[in-house]
Amino acid sequence: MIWNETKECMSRDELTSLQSARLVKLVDYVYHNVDFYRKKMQSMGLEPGDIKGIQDIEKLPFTTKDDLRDNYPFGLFAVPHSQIVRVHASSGTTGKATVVGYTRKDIDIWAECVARCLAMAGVTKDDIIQVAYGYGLFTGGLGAHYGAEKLGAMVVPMSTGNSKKLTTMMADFGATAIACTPSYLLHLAEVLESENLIKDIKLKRAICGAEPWTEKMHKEIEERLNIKAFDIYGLSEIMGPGVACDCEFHKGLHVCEDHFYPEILDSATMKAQKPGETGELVFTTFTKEALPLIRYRTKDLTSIDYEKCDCGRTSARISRFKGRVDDMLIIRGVNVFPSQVEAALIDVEEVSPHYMIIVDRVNNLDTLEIQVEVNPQYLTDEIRGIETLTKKITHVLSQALGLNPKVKIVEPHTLVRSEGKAVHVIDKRKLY
Ligand code: DLL
Repeated sequence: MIWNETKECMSRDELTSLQSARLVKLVDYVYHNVDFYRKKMQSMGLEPGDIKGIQDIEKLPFTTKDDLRDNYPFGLFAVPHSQIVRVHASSGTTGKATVVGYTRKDIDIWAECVARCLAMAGVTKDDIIQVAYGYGLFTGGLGAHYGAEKLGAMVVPMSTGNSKKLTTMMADFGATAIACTPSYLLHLAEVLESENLIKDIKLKRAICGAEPWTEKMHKEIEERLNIKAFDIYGLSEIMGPGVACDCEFHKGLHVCEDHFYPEILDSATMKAQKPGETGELVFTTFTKEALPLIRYRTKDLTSIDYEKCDCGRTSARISRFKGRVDDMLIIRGVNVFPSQVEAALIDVEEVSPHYMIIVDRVNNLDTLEIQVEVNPQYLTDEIRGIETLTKKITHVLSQALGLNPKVKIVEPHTLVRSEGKAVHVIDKRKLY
């Protein structure tokens, strides 16, 4: 399992014994360093010695995003603050961020995993790579950056936002690779076309992830830009980008299985699915020091294949994602829960709790409109009154979501009431 071009791999037997040894060590580590896990295990009558190998993983408890939220911000960290060298954060289910931390060793392993993924996508030290994931609390920018540096490529840290500058530099610098979300890359293709720059670029490959994308989008990216596009997966709680990536055969994403143990479970019964069957992806981190997680429920739906890949790698492959178990939306790479909108609107007395989130994709960029019903006593014909209220709600929602939505105030009782489960989202993008 190395990240250079030689594709040397462990056999599955070697991998299984490594995973067993690492799980035993991990369980002992969390039991002695994380109160949350010690209490959970004690409540189940489990002691570290009960876990003798990977075959015992099913005895262990699950971890959820809510557990991270309930222990906000640092309650699940297994090391003192003095050993943490970085934190990142992403959205929680009710607006509170889930905070993740890294020791220096965690950052090194993260860079190594991303470097492997980039190598799998054919990136080498001779490449000039533009990293156009957001830099900051989001793991995309810095995660891809450190991995590309580890590989020895020339990194251009663009972040997101200025597409014209990015496309001009792509041509001027002769960038050969780009890492960004697939929807942003399609938008960049449009900018390149409108600026008549396609003929001037040297782009060969793109490493896209952080949001779901279809095979159709994959094909469109490859054709419009005349490049090879690769799918990279990850989530902040487990590490960030680099948990898995697809190779030139595009037959699923190879998981960095020596660091992250994947299980595919039926999300109703939480029993293991057979290879090929769709279920919820659950990860155990073997080597993380700062925030080790046991059986973390990603809520992402996929299936798994343990057969050796045509590329020669022996690591398990997960299929392109098929949806999510919960209602999390990913809009321009930002995770958004409807419950965050609801929680933010509670503080605005002029509106009722009825809202509708409408997500669409226009010119390959996600759009977000939030319709909100005004309270009858605040109903006014005065345009200025509506404008002020719209501004206020836009501010409240953009603070809560980290995205600027278009807010539309509607009259009382205009939004559809559902008889069963309330429907708060209309997603017109058809991403799965
Ligand atoms: O999106 C990490 C990342 C950054 C991955 C850059 C790849 C590239 P979060 O913000 O925590 O982390 O969001 C994680 O995004 O549970 C999936 O639902 C979704 N996701 C990430 N990659 C893919 C992908 C980053 N390749 C959540 N395909 C995950 C489909 C993806 N969904």
